[in-house]
Amino acid sequence: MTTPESDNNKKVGNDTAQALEQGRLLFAKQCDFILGATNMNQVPVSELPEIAFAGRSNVGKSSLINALTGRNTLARTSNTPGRTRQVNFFDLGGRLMLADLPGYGYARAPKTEIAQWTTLIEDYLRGRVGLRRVCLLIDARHGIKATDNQVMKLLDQAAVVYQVVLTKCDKVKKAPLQARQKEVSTTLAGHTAAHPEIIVTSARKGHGIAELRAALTSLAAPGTLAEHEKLG
Ligand SMILES: Nc1nc2c(ncn2[C@@H]2O[C@H](COP(=O)(O)OP(=O)(O)OP(=O)(O)O)[C@@H](O)[C@H]2O)c(=O)[nH]1
Ligand SMILES: [Mg+2]
Repeated sequence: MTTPESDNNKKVGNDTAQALEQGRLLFAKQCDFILGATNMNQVPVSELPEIAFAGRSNVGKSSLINALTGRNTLARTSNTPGRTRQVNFFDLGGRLMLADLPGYGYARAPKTEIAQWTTLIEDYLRGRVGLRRVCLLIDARHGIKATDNQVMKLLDQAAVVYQVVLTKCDKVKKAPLQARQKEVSTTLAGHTAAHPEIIVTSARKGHGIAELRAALTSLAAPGTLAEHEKLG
């Protein structure tokens, strides 16, 4: 598919036909909700490589997980910010764990609850064994905000690699979208744990979803021999 938005993802390093096909196959597999954790004592014991989806409240984390897995209701989404209040874990085909985090920067919840989520997000991002990458979601309309910067600093300190995923690109025209990408790239250059490639997505229209699947599949546990043979 060639659209202005998918053109924006041309530079994704592993954007080869085979990587895209491997991504498609992995994300077509069964995806099971494991549990929701409200503190680090509840997180599942797992040996799978794990990908976390972090970002400001309402940026589109749960919608992106649904778009990636092709299921509309796997992760709960909402117009109301602050919908996801725990870390929700999903096992994808026994090869990858996906973690949907609560959003940060949502000011309208009770202070004690905000403090609880913030502690959970920080403890998880600093201390989760098996966390291979954080997809740091940034709304393409708004860019990087102060709270995003705080999370980026935390991840730099914890040496956890994070990759910026611009969301809701269907809401932004081509020229401002390109300007946004440049601006974000410049910011990322100053961060030690930031992956240099930005993936531009729309969960609503499907842009960039295949490319993100491919990028994440490169981090998954190896598949079975039969799966490899299928790819030839
Ligand atoms: N136009 C557009 N809207 C989107 C897109 N992705 C998500 N949304 C909308 O943004 C709102 C928030 O989406 P969620 O996926 O619940 O966001 P979240 O980051 O999980 O939110 P919290 O769990 O509250 O932190 C919903 O109304 C979605 O329909 C997109 O690609 N394009
Ligand atoms: Mg959510």
